[in-house]
Amino acid sequence: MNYIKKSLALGVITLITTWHVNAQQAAPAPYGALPSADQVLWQKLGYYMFIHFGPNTFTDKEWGDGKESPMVFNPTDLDARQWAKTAKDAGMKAIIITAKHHDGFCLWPSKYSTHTVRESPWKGGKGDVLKDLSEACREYGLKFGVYLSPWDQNHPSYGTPEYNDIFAKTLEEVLTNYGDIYEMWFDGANGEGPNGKKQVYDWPLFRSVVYKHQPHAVIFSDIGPGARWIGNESGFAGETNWSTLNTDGFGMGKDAPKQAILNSGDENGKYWIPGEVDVSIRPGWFYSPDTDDKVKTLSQLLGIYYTSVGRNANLLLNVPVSRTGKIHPTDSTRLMELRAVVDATFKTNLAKGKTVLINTTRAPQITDDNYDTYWGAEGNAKKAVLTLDLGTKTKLNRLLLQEYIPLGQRVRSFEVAYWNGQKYVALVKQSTIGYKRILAFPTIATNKLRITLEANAAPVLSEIQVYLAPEMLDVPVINRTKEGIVSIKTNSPDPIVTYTLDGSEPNMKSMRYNQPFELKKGGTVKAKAFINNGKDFSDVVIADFDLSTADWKVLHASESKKESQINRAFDGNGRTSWEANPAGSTGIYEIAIDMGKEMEIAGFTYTPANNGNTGGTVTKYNFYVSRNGKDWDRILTDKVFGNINNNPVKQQVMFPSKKQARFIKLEALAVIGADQSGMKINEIGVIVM
Ligand code: FUL
Ligand code: CA
Repeated sequence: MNYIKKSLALGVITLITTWHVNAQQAAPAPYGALPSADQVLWQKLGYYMFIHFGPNTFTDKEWGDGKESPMVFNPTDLDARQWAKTAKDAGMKAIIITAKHHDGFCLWPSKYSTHTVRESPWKGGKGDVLKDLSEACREYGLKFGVYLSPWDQNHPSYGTPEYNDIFAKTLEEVLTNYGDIYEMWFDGANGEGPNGKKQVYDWPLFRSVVYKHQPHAVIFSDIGPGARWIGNESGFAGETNWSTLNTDGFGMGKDAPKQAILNSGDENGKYWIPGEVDVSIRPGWFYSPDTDDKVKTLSQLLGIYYTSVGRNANLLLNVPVSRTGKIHPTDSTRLMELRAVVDATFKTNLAKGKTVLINTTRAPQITDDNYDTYWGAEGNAKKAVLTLDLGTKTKLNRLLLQEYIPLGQRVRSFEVAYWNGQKYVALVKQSTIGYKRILAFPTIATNKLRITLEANAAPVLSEIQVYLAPEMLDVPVINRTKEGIVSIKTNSPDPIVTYTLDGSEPNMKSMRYNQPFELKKGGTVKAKAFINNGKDFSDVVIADFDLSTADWKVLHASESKKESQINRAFDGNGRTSWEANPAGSTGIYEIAIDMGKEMEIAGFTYTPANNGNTGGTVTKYNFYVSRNGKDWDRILTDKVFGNINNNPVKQQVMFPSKKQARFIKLEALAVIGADQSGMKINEIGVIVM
């Protein structure tokens, strides 16, 4: 309640302060739910760093279980200034750190826990990561935010009402000792604690502690109220993305609005709760040496930039600090590459100072390169036609549009067409704009763009900008047949394609790709295309293959209506899946496979369903190997795939030691949505080295 009043009041203040800008016309009235001044500042940050760091960094886990010894936390060379400098150099505006993840370990010496840096060997128990990082952020002019998981698998009082007070005190400690906190990141995950009980969280209490000590902090959670989760951890907001959301009657975690709603917001939603895209630069949230060669490529990161910042959302990019206590060079190099491309793309706004006509009125505020000056349609006209006159024929391939959000989010659809000398040719048709919308399209040459807007109230625009982004060569595409034959294709005319098999970055001197080659054992293929004697090149593309499954046969498996599709569980295609019949919540599932011959295996992989429906995904399992298909050796017991529901990517699990085996068996002990779906396997594989 309080919250709405506050934002309305701020809306009025904003109107007054920008009045002079539009002195010649009546200032447009605000529409719908409005952002608070803090939310507007938050939105302008755009891009910032997430850091996952803690015991999991040292144990190859995504979710610790709280039983890890604090002795494992021992970074050899922790340097928070290196993190801040990296973020700054990357063009980021802030850092949010996992002060406490689900394992309960506190990165500061909390009074309310006995599972903290104080109990670790790092700095002889005298260290405080939050102190180091908050100071480093101040030094580099970055804002500082914290992630604090209420789910705590270590705290003895977790699962009792007393824990809510302890969590509130813990929160207070973090919010009062390290200066300004711009964003408080609340995780909706709620699992069992050390006594096997789940906690009923007192969210109103937790929020009130934040409001009391950090009144300017934006509170992030599934449902805000400051900013909302975008519904996935893979890096994209909806093409339609309203910053407004209806949250009455909804809660956190399981009680949150559907992920598809979080992804696109609610048109005319009651509250202003803009989206934040959280995604990791590596497959997992925590550092592991296993992912050193799986850092996202430049093209992947650039894609994420366009589907987050370019779709009215903020981008919170996770860069997990490594075991040394520093950001790994591969990750920081990639961040600098991204910054270079983003800078080069948005260096010159070709629309700056150019004429925009709305019907017949000029609107210089839209091309002055200043967000805070805007043009608003007069009266109640919900439709407007804007013509941007570039004067001369100009090459461009990016269009950036911004609504003036202090007055609300209004535009519900727009169409862009360009003048080809004779007529207007349709370019794009899209839905929402919001704070910032960036559209990418193949280069055109034109002197005029026409933008037709349809809005829920008279549209109000801050900026129209156009750019010519440097074009990159298409990345090659790597494929492998079930028999293990790798081919690399490219669209670019007559390129030189090179590749590596040892994890290194391909260059002009690497192996030259001329024809398909065999890679039965699997491994990592990295490829790159070059033209003009290496002067122009594509981004690197990475493909990861397990042992070829050509000789595999099912030995036995759980009952399935889709018996004939069982080969989909190992057809070399991570998108096709096999599903066993639902066995109820107490059911155990299995699939046992004959690999055709005995070999030495180092680990296995599991690819879950990844088509938006996680039903049937294995969350807990045992894994067995055998030499004769009868006597099984259980080598992994009661293991969990941490966070697989939110982040349904291929899981790679290494065995404690290599095993001789011809047969493998996965036994699922729990699957997601067990009452409706049976176990689903998109792909199972083994790793041989
Ligand atoms: C999720 C957590 O469960 C993950 O481990 C990670 O911290 C991610 C950012 O949020 O809910
Ligand atoms: Ca402007």
